Amino acid sequence: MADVDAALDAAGLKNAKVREYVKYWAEHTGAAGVEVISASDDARLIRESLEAGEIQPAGEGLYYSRSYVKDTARSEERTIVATNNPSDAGVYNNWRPAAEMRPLLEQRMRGASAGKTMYVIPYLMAAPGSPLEAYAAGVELTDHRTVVLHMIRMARVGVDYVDNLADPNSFVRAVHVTGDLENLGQGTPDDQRYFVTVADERTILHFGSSYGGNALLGKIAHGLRQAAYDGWASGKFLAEQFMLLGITDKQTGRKYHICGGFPSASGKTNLAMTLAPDSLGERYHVEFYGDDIAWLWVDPDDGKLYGMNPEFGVFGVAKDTNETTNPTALDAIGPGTQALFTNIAYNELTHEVWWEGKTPGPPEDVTGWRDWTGELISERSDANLGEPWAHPNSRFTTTLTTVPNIAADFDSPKGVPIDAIIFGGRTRDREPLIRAITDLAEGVYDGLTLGAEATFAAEGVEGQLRYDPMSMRPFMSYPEGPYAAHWLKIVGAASEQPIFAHVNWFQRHPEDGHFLWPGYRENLRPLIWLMQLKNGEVTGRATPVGIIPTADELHLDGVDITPEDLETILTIDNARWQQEIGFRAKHLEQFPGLPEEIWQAHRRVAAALEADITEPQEQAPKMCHTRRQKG
Ligand code: GTP
Ligand code: SPV
Ligand code: MN
Repeated sequence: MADVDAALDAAGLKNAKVREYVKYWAEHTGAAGVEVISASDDARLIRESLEAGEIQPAGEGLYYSRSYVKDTARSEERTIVATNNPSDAGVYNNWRPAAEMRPLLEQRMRGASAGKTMYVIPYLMAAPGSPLEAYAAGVELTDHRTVVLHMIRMARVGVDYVDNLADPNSFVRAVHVTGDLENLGQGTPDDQRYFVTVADERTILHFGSSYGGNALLGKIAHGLRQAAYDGWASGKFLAEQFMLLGITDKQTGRKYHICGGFPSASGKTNLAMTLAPDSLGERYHVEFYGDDIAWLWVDPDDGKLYGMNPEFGVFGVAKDTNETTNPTALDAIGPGTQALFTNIAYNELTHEVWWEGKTPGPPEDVTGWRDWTGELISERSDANLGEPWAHPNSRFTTTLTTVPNIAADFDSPKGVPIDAIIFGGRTRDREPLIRAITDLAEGVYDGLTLGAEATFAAEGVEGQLRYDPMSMRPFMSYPEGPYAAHWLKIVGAASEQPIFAHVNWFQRHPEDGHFLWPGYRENLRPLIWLMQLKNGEVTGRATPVGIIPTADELHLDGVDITPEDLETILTIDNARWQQEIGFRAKHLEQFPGLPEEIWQAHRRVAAALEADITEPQEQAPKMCHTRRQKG
């Protein structure tokens, strides 16, 4: 049995509640020893992990790891929000009684860390001194050293963050036990994994994975699920899967902050890290604040809506990251950054790394190259030759401070004032490049009806989206009706209202499927237009679903797009929209207690579409027809 007291004393960890918690779980999981972690332990832990073969060198100050082959992404089916109150059950939060889940997890975790070290990771999901600090402290316990390396990059880690709490009991208890990955029946009816947030007990119990959000518990389990519940229970804030960026207009000296949600793998990191396109670089400077989580609150002193990124790092999708799409990300994972790659391709002789889209094709000389599963490329069977070298959800982990255009005030305790909230998803038709919404209830309605294409052709109806309210579907912790009401209450309290917008970088040509909009750095243009609209510098064109820019207003010099494609992405397809309104009604009807303001917004948009006779209709029937044939 581990000498827990000695380890805690050696680390100077005094918080009696934390000590009690560590002792309980060290004994329960049967860990062989306990080690308390601070960020300053990183270099030593890296050395130990290299020696143990858990990670490999990937260039100067860069590292590579592989996860178990059946453990490569979040599992939504195995993720549960538990509380003691059945009325906390929503449509998406997969609610179960706390009294049922706690014993189940305790049973799974009993003795499951035998022979392993239990790492104690005190962390803070906020900048120190934040007005939301009371909700930000946590202590993750994990039996996996690579998880510790990730947590040091993704969160502020150190004993001081939990030793001086105003209420010593106010930290989130976040227990991660890896389990025997080779015998957990991942994805089978006998799946043993459980990822549970006991939200009203501020306890996270994750068993059966060492990957990403399943294991780095400060990130989405605390930063989104637990924080969203705390924000609602306290009535004080929102916690959303949002990116956050700043745009400075060097001509006027004004700075704008935009945050917003796109479903997982739909472009938050890429947008947050974007640079101004070359032709706009003289005038605009873009700064990075955060790429995956924002907490939003209103400061009662000045009445402004503030947003802050509670994370300290980026867990970014590797695929298609290159000099053209995301040069700042390449810098952030360059030599000396201490970045850690997971599940990309690795050359064991040269220590190079590669992923799909890093260069137009894979390295020609395959000597030494292994794919993400560890198989030598040179030994691939003919059947496997076309398989990707990197897993589609392979990622890089790096601290915020490695991002070259990190905002100077990224760790401002208060966060930054929010000018706009945007929503977007992968939508192959109907959604224009951008449509601005100036009314709060219509903005919240738009977020609640955010959807993206279903991943599998068999899922859902052709033309119908997989709805992902505010991009929070996998992270919802309380019911959708109260969630909408909480949104109206928090944002509604701001004396200066943000403008809302829906964006879509992913509209495709109905026949050949190419993306109509070049995306990436060009995405800044519609955002600049949005700020100009808010300032009254442009007027756009009113449509039943919001204001859309005219081609002139977008400043399209240097953008690679045909006039036909441009027209399509700046046009509202009324027929498709009316079909969508029907789907939306069914989607919203699932949510009891949805505020009447949201239904009113829905009816206003529906009526405006019906009344609309200004739109040219030639294109619409053709596009609908093509899609139906495909389905
Ligand atoms: P999570 O970390 O899972 O929450 O994802 P995310 O929303 O941060 O998505 P990310 O920025 O990592 O992008 C996911 C994928 O979409 C990457 O492969 C990007 O290259 C691609 N992508 C991002 N922006 C654009 C765009 O403007 N156009 C196109 N065509 N693809 C894009
Ligand atoms: C997502 O899936 O939206 C992520 C990655 O940001 S994870 O942290 O694994 O959830
Ligand atoms: Mn995410």
